[in-house]
This record gives sequence, C-alpha cells and structure tokens, in this order.
Amino acid sequence: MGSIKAAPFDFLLIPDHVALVVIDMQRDFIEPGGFGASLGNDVSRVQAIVPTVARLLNGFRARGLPVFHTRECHLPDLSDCPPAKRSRGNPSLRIGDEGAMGRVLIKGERGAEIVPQLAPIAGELTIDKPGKGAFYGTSFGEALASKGITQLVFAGVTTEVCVQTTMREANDRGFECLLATDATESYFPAFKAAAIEMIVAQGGIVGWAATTDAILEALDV
Ligand code: TIU
Repeated sequence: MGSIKAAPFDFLLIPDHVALVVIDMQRDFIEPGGFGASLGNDVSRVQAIVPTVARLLNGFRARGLPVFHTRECHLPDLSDCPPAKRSRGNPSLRIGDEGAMGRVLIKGERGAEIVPQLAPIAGELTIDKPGKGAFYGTSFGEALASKGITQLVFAGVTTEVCVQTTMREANDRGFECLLATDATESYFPAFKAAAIEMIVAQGGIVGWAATTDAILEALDV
C-alpha cells in the first residue's frame, strides 16, 4: 500500500489508520418512491454509482480495512427531526409520511435500509444520523477514535449534501479526507463538480479527490 494519485496532490495512505465511510446509500435516496424522489429528484444518476461503490467497498474488505456506513434517518416519533427540516422544500411526501417503502426516512423502515448490493457485513458499523453530517448527534467521532482512525476515504450520496457536510465536519476534527470521485454522486451534475472543486481548491482546503481505480491501485487489490 502506498500513495494514491489524487488532487490536489498525492494522498499518503497510512494503512493502520485509514477507514472507508460509505454515506447514505439507502433506498430512500437511490430508489424511486423514497425521500430523494419526493424532493423532485431523478434518482437514476445516484443509482448508477452502486457498482462502483461496491468495488471500492470490496477493496477495503479484501484488505481487512475498517468500513463504516451511515444512514440518514429519524426516530419513529420524529423527536430527532426538527420541524424546519420536515417542512423544507414542500416535498410531496414529508419525513415520517407513509410512502412506497414505508415511512419516509424513518429508522427501521424499508426506505431507510442500505441498498442490498452494499449491505454492511459483520464487523462493519452503521451510524444512524439525524443530520446531513455524520458527526452531528451521533457517536461516530468516538467510534473512529476508539479504532485510532485518522484518515477517511469517502463514498456515497449526495456529494454536495451529506458527503461534503461530513467531510467538512471530519476535516475540522483533524481527519485527512479523500473523496472517491466516481463512487459519489449528486442529483445535480454541476453541484457534484463544484463540490469536488471546492474540496480540493486552495491546496486541499477540505481534502483530496481520487478515482476508485487510483484508490484500489494504491491498496494493491
Ligand atoms: N437531498 C440531498 O441531496 N441529500 C440529502 O438530503 N441527504 C444526503 O445527501 N444523504
């Protein structure tokens, strides 16, 4: 394992301290009839990255490196969902409403599940988060600290919302953050491109960006 060809410059992997974070690859964002679709989005773009995320995930698994998954979801009584979030965007289905995959964005419902192709396996922790960032209102920071993780490789959806928010939270907490550019997607191609530019600008003000191939090559899998 070595350095990853990345922007704005190579990312030096520290094998004992790196983890993969797969953000919110849930039915509610990826499949028709879920939360993403209820906001008026075409989910086909985000659906298309599932095989690439699987390839990255399998690379980390093959190397025995830690993997974390996140899910954006709320408690059934909505006590962790601010009214401002629930009403935002005047969606056709609000968080907690009954939809095609159960109650929208609610823990335990079908829509909140990670898509089967990327389902967590034994030993992989899933962080349920009420916000866009994975550190807010969760024990993610403590889980990473307990494993001595200092570097995070990011995949998942959507690039400019939950992925970028989590990368910024992680960056402020001292983690070195690398985004897998073809294992993340947005409903808006221009927002994905802009988010990646923002992350790597100014010498990597938020972090690094690299392709899945470049990451797998450095992992030697
Ligand atoms: N709407 C949108 O682009 N994203 C979210 O609401 N959550 C995540 O990004 N996971």
